[in-house]
Amino acid sequence: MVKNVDIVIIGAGFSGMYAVHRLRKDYDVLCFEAGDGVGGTWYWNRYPGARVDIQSVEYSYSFDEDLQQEWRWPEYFSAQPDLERYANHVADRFQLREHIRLSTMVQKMRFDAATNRWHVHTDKGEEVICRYVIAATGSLTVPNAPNWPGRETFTGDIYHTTQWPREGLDLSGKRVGLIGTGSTGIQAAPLIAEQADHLFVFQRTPVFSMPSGNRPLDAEYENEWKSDYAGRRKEMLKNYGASLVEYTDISAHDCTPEQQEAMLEQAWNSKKAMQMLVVFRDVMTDMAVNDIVCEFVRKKIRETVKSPQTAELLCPTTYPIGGKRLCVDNGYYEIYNRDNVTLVDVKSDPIVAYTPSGLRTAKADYDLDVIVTATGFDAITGAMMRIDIEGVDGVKLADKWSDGPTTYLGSMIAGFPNLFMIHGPTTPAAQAQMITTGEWQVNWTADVIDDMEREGYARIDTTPEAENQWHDHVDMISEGTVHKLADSWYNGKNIEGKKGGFMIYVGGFPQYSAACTHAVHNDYEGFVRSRSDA
Ligand code: NA7
Repeated sequence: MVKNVDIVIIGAGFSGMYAVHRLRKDYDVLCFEAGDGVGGTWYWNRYPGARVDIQSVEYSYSFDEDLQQEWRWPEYFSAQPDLERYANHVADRFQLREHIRLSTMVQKMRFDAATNRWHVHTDKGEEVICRYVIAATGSLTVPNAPNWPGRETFTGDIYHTTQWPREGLDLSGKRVGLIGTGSTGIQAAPLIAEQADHLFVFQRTPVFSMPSGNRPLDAEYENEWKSDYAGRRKEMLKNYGASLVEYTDISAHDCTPEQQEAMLEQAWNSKKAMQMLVVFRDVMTDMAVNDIVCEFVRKKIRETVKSPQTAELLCPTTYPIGGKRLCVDNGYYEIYNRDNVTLVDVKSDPIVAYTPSGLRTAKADYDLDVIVTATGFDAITGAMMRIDIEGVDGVKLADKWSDGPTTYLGSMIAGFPNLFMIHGPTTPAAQAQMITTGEWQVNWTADVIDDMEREGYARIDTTPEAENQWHDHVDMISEGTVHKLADSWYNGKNIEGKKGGFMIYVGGFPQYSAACTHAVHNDYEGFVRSRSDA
């Protein structure tokens, strides 16, 4: 059966849900969601310890004053169950569910240039014809699973952290192998260590992590925050990461070693996740300053972990702090003082195979009952690339992006008209607070669609020239920053053979949003709008 709507939204995570809310007043919208519940990232990632690393009074919707005043977060950094509860509350409160089709994946989309319509096909066999598609498919959606041989021979259970069983897992009495020490692995490890008989942490690259200082949300703090919520939200959008960390104008070069130490200690104890990266104004741009911060964190690791050998293995030395996403933990380094936790260095002794009883590295066998892969995601492009998308002249997105994603403003792809992405490649994505910036991008997209309708246009596209200029700009601003100096999901180097270059906009959210606004105000610079396919 073929259905006609104005707009198809892909994904009912926080951005997709807001897109439904914002657009359904004026348009017939239909949202497809692969999961059987709303919340996106916070629906899927239900592994033990899953928690946001931005304070929840910020990491939440701003679009409705009553919602932000009335909602109460139990903790400063919310745990997954509270974030999922919030997503469900919003879906109910704003009657979004009638527009959301759960447990339905978009498999294929084809643009019909004669009619300026997208034909969207789902895994339920239905076809929907629409004028616009908004892909709110998430940056961290498609799990990266290691492909060592022998997986099917392992007699225990294997779980990727993003596919954790809804009913939970009882790991008591089990020998657990946890592979990966990114934000996810270091959140899960302390909780698994408490339950398991023994936890083996397989680490390839150590991370920099700072203590979250998570705590129950203090009522006085909450009330104070809520007394000027709208003002604070405005202020957030003016900051690099759309978050109210405390920026300084001070260079580390202008401080004595004692002053540096005092400022670093204050940042470490600030209970503000990203404070270490802005403790001096030049942490992210001056390698000598960056190394001062790295050495401070390494000192903290050495002070915490009793075994000097283990402490050294946990100290990152091969990339600058901030090059990869800074991790925030709740007692991660401390677990290595437990008798039931072993750190295995798989950089020097790589994992080579699953065996019937566990994992084999080049030099040893590890007997395990459960293997947890916290091995990250085919990030940023993965969720778009798994949909068979065909644009003008039969061009497939997979071919167009075979050497890496090309976009204009991270929002549109030349040759794929009327298709918008939220948090697409070359947006700030996880460099900025994603609920707030997702709302902003949805509003920008909705305004573009409103303009199209009001001005009588049928098609909006961008051009390869606009894409090239945008990518030159994105590359230019990433030069000289620490991000270029680490292999991570920001540049696709976490996935073997993935091409793409640098996929995140690191100029800060204010500069990114200004570029989007400027393009629209400058007579849709970089876009081509037409009234028909002629
Ligand atoms: P990340 O940050 O991509 O971390 C994945 C981890 O898994 C990282 O330690 C990887 O080591 C490790 N990994 C991946 N493949 C392998 C193989 N084959 N062998 C050993 N170790 C491996 O993903 P997360 O889920 O932790 O975090 C993603 C984002 O979520 C995070 O940035 C926050 O924004 C929230 P590597 O570093 O590649 O050597």
